[in-house]
Amino acid sequence: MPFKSGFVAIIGRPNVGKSTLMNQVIGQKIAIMSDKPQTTRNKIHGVYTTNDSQIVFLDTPGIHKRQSKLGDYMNNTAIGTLGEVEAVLFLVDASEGMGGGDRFIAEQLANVKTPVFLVLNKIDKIEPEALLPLIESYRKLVSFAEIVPISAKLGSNVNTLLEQITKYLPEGPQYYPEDQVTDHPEQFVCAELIREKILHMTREEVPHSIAVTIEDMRVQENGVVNISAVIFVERDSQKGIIIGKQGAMLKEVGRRARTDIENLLGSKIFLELWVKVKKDWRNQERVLRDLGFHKDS
Ligand SMILES: Nc1nc2c(ncn2[C@@H]2O[C@H](COP(=O)(O)OP(=O)(O)OP(=O)(O)O)[C@@H](O)[C@H]2O)c(=O)[nH]1
Ligand SMILES: [Mg+2]
Repeated sequence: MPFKSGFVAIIGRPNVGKSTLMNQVIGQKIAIMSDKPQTTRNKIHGVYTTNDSQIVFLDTPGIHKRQSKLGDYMNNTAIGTLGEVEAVLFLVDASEGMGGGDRFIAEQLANVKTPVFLVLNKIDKIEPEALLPLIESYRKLVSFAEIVPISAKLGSNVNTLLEQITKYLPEGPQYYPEDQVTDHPEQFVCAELIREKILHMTREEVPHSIAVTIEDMRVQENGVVNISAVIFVERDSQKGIIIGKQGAMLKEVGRRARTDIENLLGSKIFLELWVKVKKDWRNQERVLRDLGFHKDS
């Protein structure tokens, strides 16, 4: 049997479980997840390889109403992937009805030539009877190549989804070595893991105002990896929140991030965290570029 391969985009509104699905498929955490919408900001590839096929998943930022330059960047990143792939997985949260955001995306997909899958996620939260009317409402808007209910969190029916995707892959090369699970450098994933801990530990006023960059990452002679990271916020008050009383918050962020990063790198790390204020960074194109948001990445 010839080797089959191709790229598959996962799109949907914020918080439907796109990153959870990708991590579940590749069995490793490369994309960060949280219960806050707009967690993913950049496109990130997750590579799933078997003996006779390779699927490269593109996790994308949730598509949402524009609020800032960063928001525009995130929407363009998600919608821009549609023409580059063999199939599109339109992920929806089956535990919620079709909302305005879902309808907006469905309308964008109506004229897309690429096969579109309707993937109904979070079925662990619903009664099976609830699925049919939901599927009907989506089918009125888009003609789907396949319809697959799953639970990304529990992994239910994810194998069926993978089998269905494989049917749509053309003959093709193995793009990535079988032991490579993402296209992003370790530095990017480390910065994302730090950002995830902050998302989990802070309330609404902080999450969208932060960016994390790795300033330095080097292996010492004793094998310990020294990492120095900067957390950018927009206002002094947010700096105070992230540092916490006597540095308690920052210390806990560091402790939690260290565990995940040590798992990722497979070695002990020493993590140094700094917090800096960069006013209104989300609306400044140049600052966005400095922080690693590129139109073409
Ligand atoms: N019960 C249940 N929860 C899920 C499932 N999949 C994802 N979640 C939860 O939904 C929340 C959002 O998951 P993410 O994977 O971060 O969602 P996303 O679509 O990547 O979100 P953005 O990056 O913000 O667009 C997290 O709290 C997940 O644990 C599922 O199958 N069942
Ligand atoms: Mg995500």
